[in-house]
Amino acid sequence: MQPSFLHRSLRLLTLACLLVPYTTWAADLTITVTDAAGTPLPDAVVWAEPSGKATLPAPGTAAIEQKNRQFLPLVSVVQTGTSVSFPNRDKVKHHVYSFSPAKTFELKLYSGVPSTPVVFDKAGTVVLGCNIHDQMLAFIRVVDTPYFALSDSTGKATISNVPNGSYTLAVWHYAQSNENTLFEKALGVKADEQTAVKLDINTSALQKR
Ligand SMILES: [Cu+2]
Repeated sequence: MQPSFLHRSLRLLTLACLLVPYTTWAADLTITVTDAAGTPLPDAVVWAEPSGKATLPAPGTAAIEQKNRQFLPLVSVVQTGTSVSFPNRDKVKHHVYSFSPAKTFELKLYSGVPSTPVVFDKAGTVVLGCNIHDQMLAFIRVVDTPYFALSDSTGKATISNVPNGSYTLAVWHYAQSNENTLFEKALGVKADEQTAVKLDINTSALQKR
């Protein structure tokens, strides 16, 4: 390599490093979810769906365990196309199923980890149950975006590194009176943003764990 070429390359690299910190390409969206009375709501699913066609990263994998005759976690959010495994950590067998239109399936009475994960290929709400243990209940919200988060015990959810652009921000909670009612709002992402959302929640439908 010619020394002058190396020198020029180093100069360009230095210039690029100087410019990058002054340009924001992505932002963090913080959404605080409460009920109508202002009580923080954990386990709310929030997501930002790109308007129009966007090149999205390929969906990954997720797992929902069965432990002490409960599903863990209670609420999951996955990108459409995600493969989800259902490892059974209990000594008793489970029979996991869903009748939801977004994914109707069953994993007949099994122990350990089923060899084939379930692919969630359609956006929507999937309610999980177990044929043996009626109290077992869990929810999967399947969304057409990799930009999603779940609210914590303070009702706060942060979607990190959302590329600049136009989105629809949506919020869903399993204890909504109508499972299809979503909060939706158009959002132009340019910089970090904070949004507060109040949901019409039936607090008696909140799962105690
Ligand atoms: Cu079970």
